[in-house]
Amino acid sequence: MTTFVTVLLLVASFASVSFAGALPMSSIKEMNLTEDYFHYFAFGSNLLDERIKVQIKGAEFESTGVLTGYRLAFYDEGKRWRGAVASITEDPNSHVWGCVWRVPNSFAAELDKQESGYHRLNVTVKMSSNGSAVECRTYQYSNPERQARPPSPHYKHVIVSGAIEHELPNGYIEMLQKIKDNGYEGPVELDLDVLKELNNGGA
Ligand SMILES: *[C@@H]1O[C@H](CO)[C@@H](O)[C@H](O)[C@H]1NC(C)=O
Ligand SMILES: *[C@@H]1O[C@H](CO)[C@@H](O)[C@H](O)[C@H]1NC(C)=O
Ligand SMILES: *[C@H]1O[C@H](CO)[C@@H](O)[C@H](O)[C@H]1NC(C)=O
Repeated sequence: MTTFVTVLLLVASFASVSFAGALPMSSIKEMNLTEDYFHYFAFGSNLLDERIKVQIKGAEFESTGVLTGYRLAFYDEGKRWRGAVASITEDPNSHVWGCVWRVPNSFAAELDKQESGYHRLNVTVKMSSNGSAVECRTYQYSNPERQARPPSPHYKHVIVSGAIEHELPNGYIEMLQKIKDNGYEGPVELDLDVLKELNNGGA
């Protein structure tokens, strides 16, 4: 009798283990090969893998790309970075390099939240991977009274690190490195690995 119960328990626990083991497999399969996504063109801190994945964990890098007819600009003063925030401004003689990320629609609201103060913009980006033009969502800073200002060293460092990580063209990286920062020396609220030195430097 005791043996019979033990065997039953063993069978039951084996069955439940394998059942539990099978569950993640099947949801991984269903997961979300069918899920809709959009292409997101990042030109600021979201150039950096470590930074975009703080909030947009589902983002997958697709390619670098170039947006013509705009230039990179920095405006006003944001709390998160303790300096000006990056935007793109219409300029027929310029272009902006960036990363095209594939973002599941389930992260769209989170990205809007991260980009608060910005509005969505549809742009056509020429992908470096194969030269084709891809429709992307990007974000442009909204304040109509915006004033050009320098970014913090921290924000600039994240942008430059992302540009290097994804191998944007050397000339563009050099342009980013030459941007004048605002000299801020304290910490910023995002504690990224690439910021360890700068954040501790202020402590
Ligand atoms: C961007 O394109 C999408 C899909 O084509 C469209 O639904 C959306 O309204 C457009 N957004 C803007 C801000 O133009
Ligand atoms: C070019 O590459 C992009 C990104 O990798 C991809 O989405 C697109 O389908 C490709 N286009 C062609 C024509 O291969
Ligand atoms: C996958 O995405 C689809 C469409 O967005 C959604 O309906 C479905 O619930 C998602 N499945 C999982 C396992 O998250």
